[in-house]
Amino acid sequence: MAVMLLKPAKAAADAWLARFADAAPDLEVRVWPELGDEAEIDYAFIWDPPPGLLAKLPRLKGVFSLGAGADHLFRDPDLPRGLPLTRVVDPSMTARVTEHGLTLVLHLHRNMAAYGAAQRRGEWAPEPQPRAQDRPVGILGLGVLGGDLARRCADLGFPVAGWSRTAKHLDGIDCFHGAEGLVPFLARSQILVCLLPLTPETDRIMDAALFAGLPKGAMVVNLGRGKHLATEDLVAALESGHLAHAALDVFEPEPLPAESPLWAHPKVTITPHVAGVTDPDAVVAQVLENIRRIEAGEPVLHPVDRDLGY
Ligand code: NDP
Ligand code: OXD
Repeated sequence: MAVMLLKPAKAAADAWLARFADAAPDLEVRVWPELGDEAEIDYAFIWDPPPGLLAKLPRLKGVFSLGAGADHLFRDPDLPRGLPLTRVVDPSMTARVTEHGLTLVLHLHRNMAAYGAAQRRGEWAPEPQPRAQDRPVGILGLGVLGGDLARRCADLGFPVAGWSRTAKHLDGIDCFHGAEGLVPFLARSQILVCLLPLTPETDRIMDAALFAGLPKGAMVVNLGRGKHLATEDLVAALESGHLAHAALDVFEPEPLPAESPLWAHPKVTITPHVAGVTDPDAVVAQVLENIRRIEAGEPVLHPVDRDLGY
């Protein structure tokens, strides 16, 4: 049995190969593009496959995303139909994304960008200190990651609301859903965090119309995907003063090109797509379990719904 490993961006291929060798010494793992006979590949564990590659693997039985998001799989118009698709769901990834989300929410809440600028000017310049309880946080996406960040923000005293596709109930969180829920959700969100999956419905969801629905002086955090954001609308909303600051972890394209206006914008904080990493130890075990399940004809863990796109 052979697994194709493709573009393990956040850990070197060697680290993944060592984990697979420890956990499943009999499994052959071939690192793309050195695939040998493509007809021998049974499973693909991948990030951002070149379009058409998977369609050329006649024995393929399952496709496993190397990350929590699966949008990169759907960029391939020839993604084979009828195969199980899975994504990463892992408590250590959730913990890291939540840490990064909390870091950025607190960065905005405590106006850390102003202290950075004052320090560079050599100026002692205390900022006002609004209370967490007076700063409503809104999370777009109340799934594995958004749900966890929502709870942790609530633990810090922020009034927290979340927005999802279907109705939800989370203790201590104001839950909104669907198109009709978006307007009241935005109207009460002073810090808006995006943890949506990228789908045709959420592509460029953070645009001028959405920003107009936020209170004046609101701030945004994007941890989802770069394509959730209409960058030109963000820059306009920052420059008009309607939005006060944006903290962005994800971009389109990545790496963010040197000429992007975001790099030098005084109201933008940038991190280089580092909110969550895929942990080889936890995730190799998930891949092996999913191979076992597919071979046994059982439902996979953490499936991706091809019709919903997440
Ligand atoms: P989940 O699938 O668990 O949650 C997705 C949430 O988004 C659900 O609440 C879902 O609603 C909601 N949603 C989806 N489509 C819509 C829509 N059209 N309208 C309203 N709500 C919608 O995903 P995760 O929480 O695990 O991950 C979210 C995303 O985070 C990933 O897809 C990835 O892009 C990004 N990510 C970024 C990382 C980084 O390093 N920056 C690291 C890991 C992930 P419902 O509950 O009703 O289904
Ligand atoms: C992911 C990511 O989807 O790192 O896992 O963005």
